[in-house]
Amino acid sequence: MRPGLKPPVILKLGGSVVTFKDRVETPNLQAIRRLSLEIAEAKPRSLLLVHGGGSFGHPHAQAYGLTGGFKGGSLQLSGVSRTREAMLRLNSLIVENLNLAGVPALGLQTSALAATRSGRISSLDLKPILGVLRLGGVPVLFGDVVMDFEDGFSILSGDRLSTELALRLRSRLLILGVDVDGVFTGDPKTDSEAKLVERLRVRGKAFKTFLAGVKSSKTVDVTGGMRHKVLEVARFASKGGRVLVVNALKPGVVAEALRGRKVRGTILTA
Ligand code: IP8
Repeated sequence: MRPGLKPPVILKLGGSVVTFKDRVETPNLQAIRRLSLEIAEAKPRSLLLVHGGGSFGHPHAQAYGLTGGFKGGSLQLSGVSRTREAMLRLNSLIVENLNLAGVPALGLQTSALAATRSGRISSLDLKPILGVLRLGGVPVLFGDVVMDFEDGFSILSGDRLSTELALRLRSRLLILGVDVDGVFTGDPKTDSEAKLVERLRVRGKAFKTFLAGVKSSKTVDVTGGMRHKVLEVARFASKGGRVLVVNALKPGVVAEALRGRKVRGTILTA
């Protein structure tokens, strides 16, 4: 981070929020528009947005067998292209709606800034991101298929990207907007006994025991659902960051979280 630049709040909007996951390439326009207005109204001083793939990224990535990287042949490569094209369509739609709501959003293509080695981010060009932030703009990145120095390419999830950005930009707060009220002891969509965990400390044995019980979503999600999410963001929380997992499908919740007010959800800390 350059001196004088306020570290941004990172807001990750899940694919299950910005799209309907059970219908290929179907955006949840109502949610995108409402969230754009909420962000405009909350006016955070410095904000960076990341969104997931939902029904734009995951069905293509699955159809072309993109998990595990390049196995040879041009078919997979056209799958990489199709997946990225779909992600760019979703990104444009979100950026357009943010701007219509009055948020100075600028889309940045993740795969042009990041590369991985065995799935882990090994290079990330912060300069274009910092450039946008310095102008008071809101960079909007997304989970993407990126080049991988070991596996040819890899799917970089929005959660992994948000965590890395939060660490490198020295953010204090990472908000994960998902389609449930936070992290639960079971799957709240199928288990009526599942309880919301309001506070999760990511250091120590209790966290590992807890993680073993966290279920992943049943919809198509090549990057792993809630368990993956919690594991990823724990890297940021363990280094002193604050992670808030909230329901972005409930009107007003993201706006309140951005204003720093207490909302229903899960707080992850060290
Ligand atoms: O939805 C993955 O991002 P996520 C994006 O944040 C692709 O896991 C390309 C499948």
